[in-house]
Amino acid sequence: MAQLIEKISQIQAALKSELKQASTLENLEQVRIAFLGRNGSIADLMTELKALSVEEKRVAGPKLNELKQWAQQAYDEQKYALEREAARAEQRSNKYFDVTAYKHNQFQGRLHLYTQFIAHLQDIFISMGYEIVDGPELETDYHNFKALNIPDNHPARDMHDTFWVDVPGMLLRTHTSNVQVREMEKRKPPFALASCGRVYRNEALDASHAFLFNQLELIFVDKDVSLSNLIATAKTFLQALFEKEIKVRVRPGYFPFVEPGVEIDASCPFCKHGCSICKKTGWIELLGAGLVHPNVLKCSGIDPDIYSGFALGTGLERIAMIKYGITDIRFFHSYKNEFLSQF
Ligand code: FA5
Repeated sequence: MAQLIEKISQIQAALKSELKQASTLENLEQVRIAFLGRNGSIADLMTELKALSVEEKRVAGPKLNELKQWAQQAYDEQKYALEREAARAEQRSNKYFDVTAYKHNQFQGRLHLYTQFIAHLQDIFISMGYEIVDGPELETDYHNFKALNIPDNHPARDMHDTFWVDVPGMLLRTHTSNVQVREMEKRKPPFALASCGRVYRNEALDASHAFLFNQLELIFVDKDVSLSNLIATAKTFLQALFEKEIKVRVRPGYFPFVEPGVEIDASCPFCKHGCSICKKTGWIELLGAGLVHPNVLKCSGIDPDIYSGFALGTGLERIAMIKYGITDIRFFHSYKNEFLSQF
């Protein structure tokens, strides 16, 4: 036992001197391992204590505990002193550190222009009483063409450079008008529906053409729907989109699934007497539309003698380009941060 007590005071003296000499946190860690570690000298004393008699333990045990407590406290104090010194040294080395210095803007994530613009369009149509619907991008020939009055060999198929897939009769939809068919098949009029989504055409890429772009489609079917309903709807939509009074101009247009078919132009929202956006004409071509062809209603199980409707479609990027002054459709997919961060 006397031997153990002797060792306790030797270890205390040794630890005191080692702690004093430990001038870095790395040195201090070595000291901790040697004295306070699982296999350190204090742990060795604990093993020795176990070998003593109960009487001897009663004397040596409290002394060993005192040593342990003292060692832990002495180590903690030295660690705190060294850490404080390290922090001061760090501060001294940053002598040019300026707490008032300008902090660069942190890069902030945001919703993509597509997401924002589609949500904006959907808000407009919801406020006009439309329900938002969606349709498949991988589509059948029937829903993309045939049910829209575009049978095999119809010349209008040439206007849609179609991406056919390996499965016979399946394609990537060339327009969102497939949604008209799919919704008419499962609904009974009246209904007013709006849909935004991706479409695909095998076209060469340039500033105004993409092979993957988005369209917006409206379909409204009820009794006695007329062209005047269509024109009023187009005007209300365009005024909400451009946030100003807009005049519309209606010209004949051809789409096999509407009769009559029209193209709707908007008075240029950016000028009074002609600018580069409207190519000095004062008008911008925006929408394809018309009254739903009786064949299309019939094909989807709606009686054209009772019901009529209008459909309207447009390129989503094209209207976004006009609204925001975007000069090249390729920016939409460029992932260029300078472009995207403007929105
Ligand atoms: C159609 O796709 C018709 N489904 C629109 C429609 C719906 C008419 C309902 C009548 C009733 P069109 O092929 O013109 O029509 O395309 C519509 C719009 O898509 C165009 O006006 C244009 O804004 C946009 N668009 C067409 N091709 C491209 C392309 N390659 N890249 C970007 N936008 C395009």
